[in-house]
Amino acid sequence: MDLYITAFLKNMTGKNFQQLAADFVPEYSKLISKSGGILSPESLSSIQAALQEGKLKDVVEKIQQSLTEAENASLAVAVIGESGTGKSSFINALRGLSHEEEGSASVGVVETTMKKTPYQHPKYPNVTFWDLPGTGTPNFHPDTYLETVGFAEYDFFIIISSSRFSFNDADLARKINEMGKKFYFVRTKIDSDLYNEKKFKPKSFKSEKVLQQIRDYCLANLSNIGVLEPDVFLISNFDVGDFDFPKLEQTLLKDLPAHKRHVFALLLPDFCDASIEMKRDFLKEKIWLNAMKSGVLSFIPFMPFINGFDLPEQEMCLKVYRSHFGLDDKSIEKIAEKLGTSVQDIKSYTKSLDFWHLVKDDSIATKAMKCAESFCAFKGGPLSAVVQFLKIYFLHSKFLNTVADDAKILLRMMK
Ligand SMILES: Nc1nc2c(ncn2[C@@H]2O[C@H](COP(=O)(O)OP(=O)(O)OP(=O)(O)O)[C@@H](O)[C@H]2O)c(=O)[nH]1
Ligand SMILES: [Mg+2]
Repeated sequence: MDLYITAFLKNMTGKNFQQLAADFVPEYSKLISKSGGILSPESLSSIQAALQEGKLKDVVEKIQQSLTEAENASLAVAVIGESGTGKSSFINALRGLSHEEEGSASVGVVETTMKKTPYQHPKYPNVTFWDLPGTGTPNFHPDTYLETVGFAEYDFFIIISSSRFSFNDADLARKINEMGKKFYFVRTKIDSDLYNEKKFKPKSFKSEKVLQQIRDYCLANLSNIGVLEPDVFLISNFDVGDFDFPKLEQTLLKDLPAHKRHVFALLLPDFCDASIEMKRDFLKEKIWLNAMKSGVLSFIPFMPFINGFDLPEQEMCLKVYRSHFGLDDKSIEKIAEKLGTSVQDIKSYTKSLDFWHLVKDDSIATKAMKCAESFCAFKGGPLSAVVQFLKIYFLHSKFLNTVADDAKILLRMMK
């Protein structure tokens, strides 16, 4: 990546726009997560075209527009299913809340979801999960269900079952499809199916075999009731790191429009190294796009350089990363409590809680200077602006990597 930045700066200095345009898409593709990135194919082509024509203001504007869209994106997820299937538990699992935590959806052994209820994500208020009553519930007749719940409001639907999917579920899926929306079938309580099988057939029990049986049964059931090319995700709401939960998250991410991916990736709970890495990829992409934007900006004559190296701003950036990875002050206190240790003790295992230590790191300024000097042999020109944005680029990358590494350390300690 640093090599690309150096090449980028050299090409900017030499006004080598053909090369800049040619490098942009392959470099971007290398950088983004497996589930896709923030830029839509249209944004990618328009940035590439602007680079090719040397229209630097357009490049800056288009990158900024994509970043703003990703930042402000809202998401409404509808969760439907019959009573007791685990809708509220699923919503809590995705919001990273335990059943007893403040703001969690009520979960119970008796019927609880009687009306459409919104649950905002505690950290990402633009994301709302809608807990919807099952299609068979009084006041929600199958024929008028989607109109009653206001189908147009939702980005996608999750249809939940804990046994077999009903005809009502399939009918609903067909209607959702006709309305141009996406749906996903989720089968919950896999943990208790495995537990029961093991208890009653201890000799012949094989978890893969039981999972395959459940999967085949759900798929056969769905195709019998008329769902074409059904796909089903087997999950346990009690263990979001296991079974098909990670695959479900990746599929949802991949299917979302580019600008909505960012916020969804950030809200996913950090239950394993892979989910931490995915989050790191999304945030790395943002650092990169901001660096590209500032880099291009510093080559436009008479343009004010917007991002100065402002310490409170840098401190805020570290705080935001810590919050994305569940390492904000409040979460650290909870982690310390869970581990039966003190916050001070947690600080000794981690590096991201000490802003001053990270920001004092001389190697960042040296790296920025070296990178800028490697292409900017002449005096004057955009050198100071370039050093400035490189410093921010290296510092934010360092913040991100330190926070993500700490998240992994704490995850391991809590397992
Ligand atoms: N073992 C197991 N139990 C689960 C799972 N998901 C939910 N449950 C339990 O199933 C019961 C019903 O869960 P809820 O989340 O309240 O289900 P719901 O679909 O919201 O139910 P209603 O609001 O009544 O429609 C609760 O006792 C949950 O603890 C799961 O994945 N595994
Ligand atoms: Mg409920």
